[in-house]
Amino acid sequence: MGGTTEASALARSLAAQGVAAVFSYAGRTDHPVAQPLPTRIGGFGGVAGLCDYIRAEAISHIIDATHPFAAQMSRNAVEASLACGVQLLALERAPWQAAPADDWTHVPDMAGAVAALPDAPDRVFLAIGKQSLDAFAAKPQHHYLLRLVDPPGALPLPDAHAIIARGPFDVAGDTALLRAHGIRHIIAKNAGGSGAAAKILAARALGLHVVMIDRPVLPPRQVVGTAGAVMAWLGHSADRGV
Ligand code: 3Y8
Ligand code: NAP
Repeated sequence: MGGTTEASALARSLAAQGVAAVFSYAGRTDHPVAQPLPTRIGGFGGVAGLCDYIRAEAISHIIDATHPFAAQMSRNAVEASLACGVQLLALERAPWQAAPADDWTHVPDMAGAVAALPDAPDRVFLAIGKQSLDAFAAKPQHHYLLRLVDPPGALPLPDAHAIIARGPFDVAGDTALLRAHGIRHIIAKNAGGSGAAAKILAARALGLHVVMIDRPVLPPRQVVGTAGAVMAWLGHSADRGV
């Protein structure tokens, strides 16, 4: 189950080793990145639907390589692996850590992120995608710079500028973007990994305030941090090309 930079790297290793694998997207975006594996797109239909899929496709191993904020999918995967008796391994990147000079405010959720913004009108970079924008309608006084994967419909924010871009992003580009838009606050999920880290490093370079949303708590499961560890767990070596 993919949708992250690390999942795409794992897909390349699995394809290179000729492992019988299927890549799964939720179908959140209009044109997801093509993968070197057979790909399915869309929800499974809850835990029951996932169990039906596992049985119908004779799935022997589930790799949950979804984003740390894809909590519902990860919870369903744990439940389905127990219910269907298939092995589950999570591929998860470590959370970002603040450097000594960073100006971070840690918050537990989106509501906490809204509360962490000042009341006086300011300029905010919302790098949280499309699904969580509504919460910020509570503070319409700010200018919001949004970065979205697909063009949005009507936005719930009166003073917003949307940039349509798909990561992974780079530090030079994000530094120029934040400077050009006079951004002073960044709202970010603690996604970890490299694909979304550029804005955090750019904020460090520019001395900007970062509101860091901590990850949702997930049920216990076996976790590794690299595609190589997943391949070893599956009994394959990651580096042997075909
Ligand atoms: C559909 C697949 C790869 C995967 C790339 C990573 C990196 C770029 C950075 C910013 C933050 C954000 C968002 C982000 C990043 C990677 C990775 C990552 C953040 C794609 C993808 C899918 C999605 C879904 C999308 C969400 C949104 C979140 C944008 C593909 C490109 C903000 C998360 O429009 C929507 O509804 C978008 C929804 C979930 C968060 C949200 O709540 O809006 N990702 N992102 C996956 C599916 O259908 O199963 O379309 O190609 C994947 C990637 N997005 O192959 O290299 O590994 O994290 N994705 C966040 O971290 O805050 C952007 O702008 O700095
Ligand atoms: P979520 O809230 O945890 O999951 C909601 C439902 O979406 C799941 O119950 C499942 O539907 C379906 N789903 C989620 N991921 C799926 C997958 N990989 N394959 C098939 N169905 C999936 O998920 P989300 O936060 O919206 O994330 C959706 C996708 O975007 C995931 O692939 C994730 O890796 C990627 N992504 C998310 C974020 C983020 O910030 N949340 C960032 C980057 C990438 P059913 O119950 O019907 O099975």
